[in-house]
Amino acid sequence: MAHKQWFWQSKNAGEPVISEEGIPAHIAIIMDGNGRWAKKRALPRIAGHNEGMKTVREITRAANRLGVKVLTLYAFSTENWKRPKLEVDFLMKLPEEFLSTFLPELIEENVRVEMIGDMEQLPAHTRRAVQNAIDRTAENNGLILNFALNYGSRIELVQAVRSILKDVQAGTLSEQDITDEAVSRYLMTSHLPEPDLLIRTSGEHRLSNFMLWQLAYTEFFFTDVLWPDFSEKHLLEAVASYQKRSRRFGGLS
Ligand code: V0D
Repeated sequence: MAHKQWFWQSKNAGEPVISEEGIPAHIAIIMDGNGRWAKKRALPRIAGHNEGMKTVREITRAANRLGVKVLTLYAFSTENWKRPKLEVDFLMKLPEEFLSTFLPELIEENVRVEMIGDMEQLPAHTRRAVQNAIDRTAENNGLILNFALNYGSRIELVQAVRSILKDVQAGTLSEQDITDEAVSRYLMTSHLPEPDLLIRTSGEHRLSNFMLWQLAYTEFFFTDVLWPDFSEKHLLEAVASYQKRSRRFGGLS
């Protein structure tokens, strides 16, 4: 027995220890540091975005292997339209580029593609590519790969308030019905569990208008690793860190 224990420790030396119970059902990631990655190499920012796209594939596969149910990736915020037009145009081609390469693999791996954010404002070519992926994976029941694309948490809450007001005025909702759970049902994430773990790469410690309501009880993991350098090993480190914490949801342990 002692021998077995020694063998196990030696084999896993230096690797994060993950238990099969307590895998976060929903991991959300702010994929930051693509521009910085490129700058360090004297490359244009778009080269960093391209490299970051490869990380999306690797982390999706790793999350699926781990048994994560939902992976939400913050790909483009409502504020990102302020970037130079050439960069925005390039970013809007990434969903097509990503899906033309990886959609067959996502289908093969039983991944369901979803998105949150305002789809209407996206260029038609981007919308078509994303909608095609959503449609073609709609029957899959493995990992939900949820892209936050043209997403902003405040506008999501503003729209929820407007919808709630409409339903109150229509008489289908009363003031007493407006509870914590009811508000959640008016958000774009109404069908998803709340994130258990939020990861932000690249050393920034901000939420940047991401899932303000949904992250109320979420564990945060910040790393200095730039998104293009983020690998399965780093994901496992984040999950191991998450598993060491005791979550109390405001109560006592
Ligand atoms: C750039 C790092 C995949 C973050 C990752 C339009 C910034 C690479 C997608 C994608 C982006 C989105 C929807 C979809 C399939 C793939 C993506 C954007 C940026 C913004 F259905 N990577 N990726 N979308 N980057």
